[in-house]
Amino acid sequence: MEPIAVEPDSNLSVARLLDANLDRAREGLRVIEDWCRFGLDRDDFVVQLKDWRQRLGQLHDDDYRRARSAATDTAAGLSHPAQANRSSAPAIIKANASRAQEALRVLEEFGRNRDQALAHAAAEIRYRLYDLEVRILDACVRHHRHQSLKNAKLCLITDPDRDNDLERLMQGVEAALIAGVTLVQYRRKQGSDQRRFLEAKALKKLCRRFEALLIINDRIDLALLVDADGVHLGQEDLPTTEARRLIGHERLLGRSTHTVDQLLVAQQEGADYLGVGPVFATKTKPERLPEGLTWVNEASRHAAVPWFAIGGIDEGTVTAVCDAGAKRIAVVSAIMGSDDPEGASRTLLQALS
Ligand code: TZP
Ligand code: MG
Repeated sequence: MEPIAVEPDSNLSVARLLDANLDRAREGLRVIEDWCRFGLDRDDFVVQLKDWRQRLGQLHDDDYRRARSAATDTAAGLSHPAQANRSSAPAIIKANASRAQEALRVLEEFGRNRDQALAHAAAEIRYRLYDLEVRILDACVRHHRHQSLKNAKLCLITDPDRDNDLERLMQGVEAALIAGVTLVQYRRKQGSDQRRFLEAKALKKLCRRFEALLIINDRIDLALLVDADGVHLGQEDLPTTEARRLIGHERLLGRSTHTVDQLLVAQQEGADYLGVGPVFATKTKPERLPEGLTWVNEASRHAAVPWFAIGGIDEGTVTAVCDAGAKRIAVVSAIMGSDDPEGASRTLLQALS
């Protein structure tokens, strides 16, 4: 089919339209780029986005700028109610990726008959932006998990071995979440996988409601199945490199450590956080001798990633643990064994603040 001849009048309209969409595409890219730079600290994304912006800038012909006339653009300044609801970084990234993708599509369609270099560049950038957007959103999830981990002072570890009733388990965890706990680890040493799956799924739903992180003890398969935020491994569990290959870099990996050497190795291998204990003797782990407050103090001098003192810590001992250098603790009995898990959580959080 013959291309329809472009009227002189519509020449100007097309130039204005190209001008507006070149601006729109670059603005969208710039918003994304700045979050990659200041929020995510990802130079690799920044370099790519900047390159696309500059390519579009070079293709921004002066003829298009001269055709600009915002004063007669009836849609200028119109906003959509959805804009007011965008508060999270991922929501802003998604909205601006769409904005840039739409603008690039317009440049491709209308540039085809007038400016092939522009149409070609727009098509290429649009396709590559679809891929990059997914990678940036993954990085946002990772960033959010690391930020939440850093901010978490108290980790609640479940104890379904002692408490075999799903309803009681959920009530205990919910009470802690209401009190302000933001990190939960699901741990079950006995029982069936069917039961583990059911409990982990229910906990994931509960934690999501409170925007709290859920970590799964021992079981990478379960963590992936329920889309948990990470896994916690002991010294005898899978090595970090292999575990990382399975869970990826977006999810958190924690490692229990009992000596300075173990702590340094775990850190060097890329553990995102550490367990430091058992500080005191505990019925939850009767087979392990306590390492004492000396170990807490040593850990405070060597740890470069977030770490949680663990083992026999309760309302009565938390201050001594903090005095030894801990900023974060993990507990089972002090919350799950309490008649008032909400009150116990509040008291511990208060002591840690
Ligand atoms: N790892 C080291 S001590 C411990 C674990 C899982 C148990 C902590 O439980 P509690 O009841 O808080 O002492
Ligand atoms: Mg283990």
